[in-house]
Amino acid sequence: RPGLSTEWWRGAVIYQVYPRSFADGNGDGIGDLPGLLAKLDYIAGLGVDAIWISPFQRSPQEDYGYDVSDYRDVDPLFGTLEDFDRVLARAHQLGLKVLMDQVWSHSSNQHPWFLESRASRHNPRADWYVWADPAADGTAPTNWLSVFGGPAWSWEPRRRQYYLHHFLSSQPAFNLHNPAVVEALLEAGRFWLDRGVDGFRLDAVDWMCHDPELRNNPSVHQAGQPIPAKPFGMQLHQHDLLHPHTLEVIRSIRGLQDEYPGVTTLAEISSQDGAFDRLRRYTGEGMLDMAYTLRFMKGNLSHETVASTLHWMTEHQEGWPCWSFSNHDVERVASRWSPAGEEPGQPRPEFLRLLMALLLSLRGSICIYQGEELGLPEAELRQEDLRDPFGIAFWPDYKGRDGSRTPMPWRQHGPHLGFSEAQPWLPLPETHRALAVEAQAREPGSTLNAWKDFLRFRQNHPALVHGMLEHVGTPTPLVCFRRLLDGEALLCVFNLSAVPQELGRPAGETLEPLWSHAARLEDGFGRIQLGPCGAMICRLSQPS
Ligand code: TEU
Ligand code: CA
Repeated sequence: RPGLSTEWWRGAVIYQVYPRSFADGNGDGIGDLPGLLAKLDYIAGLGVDAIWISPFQRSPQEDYGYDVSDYRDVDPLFGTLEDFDRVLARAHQLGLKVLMDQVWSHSSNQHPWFLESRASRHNPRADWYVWADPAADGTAPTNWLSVFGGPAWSWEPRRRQYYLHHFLSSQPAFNLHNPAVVEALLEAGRFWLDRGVDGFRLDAVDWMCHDPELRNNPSVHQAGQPIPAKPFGMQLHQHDLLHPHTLEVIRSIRGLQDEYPGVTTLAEISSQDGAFDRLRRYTGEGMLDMAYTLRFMKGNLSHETVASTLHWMTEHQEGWPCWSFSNHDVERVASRWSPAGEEPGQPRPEFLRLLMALLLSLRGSICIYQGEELGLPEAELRQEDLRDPFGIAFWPDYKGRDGSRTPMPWRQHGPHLGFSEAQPWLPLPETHRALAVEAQAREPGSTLNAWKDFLRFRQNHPALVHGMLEHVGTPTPLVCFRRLLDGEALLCVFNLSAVPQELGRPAGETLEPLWSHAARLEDGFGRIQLGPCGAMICRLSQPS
């Protein structure tokens, strides 16, 4: 609730910055902290509450920062610790909280801890990563698969053992069953909390603890079916997901958080089955503040997904989820989703407005990804432009994550749309030119201005930020729910299709439209008329 300043994160809107692609300050074609510093006013001007910055710690950049080789330093590519302090101070001046990404499930294979650990079976850090002897025939200890394809084990000749990695082989998994490792990571956390950061987004929490018994994962692959391009989903991770020790590690992270009142934590949950279950177990009393799932980040928009999620929210008001439609790992929502019954294609402004209002009306905190406020479509890249090892490995069946990681278009003209003076690390697609920040800022009806307006509107209606959510079942393609706080009741209605729809007014209640888009109230007839992708938020009151 407002007033509880340590709980600022409840209902907060968090803007994700992918620093490599946000703004380049030194003209080397790669975004950096000085670039971000210069654009903080833009972010604050949107009306969001916080930023989450993807990793900028020292890293060989094999997975673009999600492979950390020094947890207490800034990678020279992004600047210096002083640059970070300047970002933090300016953000705070502007009233923005700052969340950092912390990658604690694994490190880079260049981290000194790993270099030491791999050197022999007997050294002070021998047990800091997950090592296992080969099977009798010399092959990997278990059948576990890595998220990025292939076995989750790689051979280390120095130890004549395999080490575990859930992602790239250059991202060895920590042995978090070892309390010394947990303590070392918490110490790294303290380093940043002492500098004044407001919280952490915790990467890959599902993969923190492995099964120490090294049991094989059961296969869920149907015999006779072709092997999928990304074979990771063929196994059920039943021995490591929700491992009791992962919950222990989470309690330790909570302990760290409690040393710094006002600091928050946000866990990332994988798309493996049971995500809602994990969301509930990771958050709440004695656990992390928030967690988000990939619920809305895979596949097209479906009435079923939205309705069943709203139903879930109605049943689980005790936890505090976080929702998002886009991030640096998935195809941009503007290209991935389409109005009900249509194929995804050129994003239409009315559809983008519907998505914005739907996302910002859900109960929980909200993460938006840089460029989402511009309605950017996914970039179409040529094979030779790819930088993401995940995409390079699976092309063309899966094109990887670069399409959502291209640099921000700041200006319509000038070199590289204002992102950099130099050739950027990924090309800026021509489709983003007309959507540049500068162009949209000038235009009152732009997607960017719609976001600013809605964020302001949301802030003026605490029921949208903090209220309970009650799903109101409606036939497809309509979605409807109420947000309730103290005396205020809001009815939120969305037409997920491009075909006009209507909805009867709830019996015995009067409606006062507060915000609408392609929708109007025909009060004489007691109906809400919704045009293509129409949406409306009304105050509900019982006539006295
Ligand atoms: O992502 C974790 C990740 O890849 C999973 O969410 C994955 O999609 C899921 O487990 C499939 O079921 C984080 C980062 O966001 C990503 O950029 C990194 O590459 C990854 O961790 C490794 O650090
Ligand atoms: Ca740079």
